[in-house]
Parts: sequence; structure tokens; C-alpha cells
Amino acid sequence: MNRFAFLACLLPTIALVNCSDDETSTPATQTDAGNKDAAKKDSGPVDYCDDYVDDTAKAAELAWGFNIAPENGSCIKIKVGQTVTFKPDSSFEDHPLIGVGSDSPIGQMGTGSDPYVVTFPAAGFFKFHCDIHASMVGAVQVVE
Ligand SMILES: [Cu+2]
Repeated sequence: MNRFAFLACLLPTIALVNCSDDETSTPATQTDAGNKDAAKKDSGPVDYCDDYVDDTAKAAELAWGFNIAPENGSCIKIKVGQTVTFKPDSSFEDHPLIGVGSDSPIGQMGTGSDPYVVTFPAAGFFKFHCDIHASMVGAVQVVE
């Protein structure tokens, strides 16, 4: 990186300048929210959840359809022993629900159109996603 490029990177008014020497680096506008592979990584702290909707005081419900996304409140917080009800807009055939990780109480839901109620008996972070649509992701943070 030459001196001019270095100085340019210091100026906040042109912060959009790519300061990396790596021409293949990922653009800053790309997020992991639509990356199904990212959603499948693990059930630990969730990269695509910036905020968790606090549902610790009420029964949590999620409308399970195309609009499910972190920016629409698909990252929620509940307490140990609470339930989350996934209410399909159409059916689980249209949007197969996958809970990430062998320790996830969400499991898999690939049939039917009735609400699917999941109880969370232990604390942790539990990601979920649609098996068809990469943009449909969310997570449940379970606290003591
Ligand atoms: Cu879907």
C-alpha cells in the first residue's frame, strides 16, 4: 500500500475507499444474513443478530414466512423453559424449518401448516433457517 492510499484510508470523508490490499475482499455492504452457510456454522453467538427482541415476559411467536429476517425481529430472547411458536404463513413444505446444531430443541419441521411449538429447556443460542430460502434466518437466545 503506498503512502497516498494509506492517507486516504485515514480520511473519514472517504471511508468507503477499500483500504485492503486484497482485491478479492468482500464488499462492506454484504452481510451474512442471507448466507445459509453462515447460518449453519454452529449454535453459538450469532453473527447475523445485532439485536434480540426481548420476549422473556410473554409467549414468543414468530410468523414463519418470507419476512422472517433479523431486521424484522427474527432474533429473539426468552428464558429457560419458555416456548417459541413458529406460525407458518403457508406451510412447512413451502418453508422447511431447520434448527442448527444437534443440541437444538428446534429440530426440523418439514410438513404441515399448524403452528409448531418448541420448548427451550436449556440456555444457549439456537439458530434456525429455512432449508429453501437463504434469507430466512433467525435465532433464539435462551437465558437463565
Ligand atoms: Cu423459505
